[in-house]
Amino acid sequence: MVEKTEKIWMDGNFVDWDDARVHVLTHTLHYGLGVFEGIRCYKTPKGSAIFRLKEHVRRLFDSAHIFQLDIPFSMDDIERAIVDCVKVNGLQECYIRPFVYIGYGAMGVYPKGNPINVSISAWAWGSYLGEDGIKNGIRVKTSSFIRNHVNSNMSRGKVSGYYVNSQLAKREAIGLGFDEALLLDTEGYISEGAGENVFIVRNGVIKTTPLTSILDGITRDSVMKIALDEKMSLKEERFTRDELYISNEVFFTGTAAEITPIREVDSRTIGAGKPGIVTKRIQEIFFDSVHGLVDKYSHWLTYI
Ligand code: PPE
Repeated sequence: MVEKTEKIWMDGNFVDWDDARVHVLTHTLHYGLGVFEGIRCYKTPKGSAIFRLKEHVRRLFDSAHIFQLDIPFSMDDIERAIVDCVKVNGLQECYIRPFVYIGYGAMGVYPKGNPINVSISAWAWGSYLGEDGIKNGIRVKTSSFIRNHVNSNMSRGKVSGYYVNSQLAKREAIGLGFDEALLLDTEGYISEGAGENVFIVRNGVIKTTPLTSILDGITRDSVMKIALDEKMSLKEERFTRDELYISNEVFFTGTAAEITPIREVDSRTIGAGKPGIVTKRIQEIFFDSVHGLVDKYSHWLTYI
């Protein structure tokens, strides 16, 4: 169960958690076109801070733009509302979920004139793939489900409906005893996890999937900046599942998943079967950054 807080922001006002309701004919509930973000707020020595707030709000508006959803608030309004949502709920560390959805009005796939509603919720959410996963790595299964084709779903948008594909993959992986699913793209190359981007490290070179079939992850971007600043060798390049099997290290990145090492893929041990040196170094810098301990990346933080 999600950990209940006090208030949820809905269309400009805070309402009590239990009163944050919608009509059953809310368009997005039926047809899946809603756009959202996942953002984390962390404790730092100078109080709580939201990680890369501006980039998340920018991506929310980009998602809305791609799908022609006219958000009736400015980016500044939403940024302020996100900060306020953490504040009014007295949360020190939390996950924040802004959601833009098509409201109640017409039914059918052309909802002309329906309101565009916005909500912002925040709650305490621990590690997505488990504390043990972050520390020791997880076991992953290549999915029999393929990531959405770029011309059927546009992956630069973070859209509710896309997560049907993620749920199919994740259920399959869990059903088979794995922790998470890894999806291929329509050409058979590695795409991303059900809710994470993926990186491999082989012979000292870090590779991550190029921005075609994947979400342009903000954690992915942070990891790429960290790797370049650390003078590590990094390529955005397609790779196949067998290249992944023979990598020295593999890890997932995401706001919810943070940086989660992968120790096994399709019953093949990755490297030494435990988080490798590159993964651990990047994890350390990332976690120090979100907790306000790295001056170089202090511009990534918005203090509450
Ligand atoms: N790919 C997908 C498909 C994805 O859902 C996410 C985030 C990412 C990559 C990483 O993006 P970023 O968070 O900007 O680094 N997934 C969100 C939702 C997870 C959920 O189950 O809910 C998240 O991590 O917040």
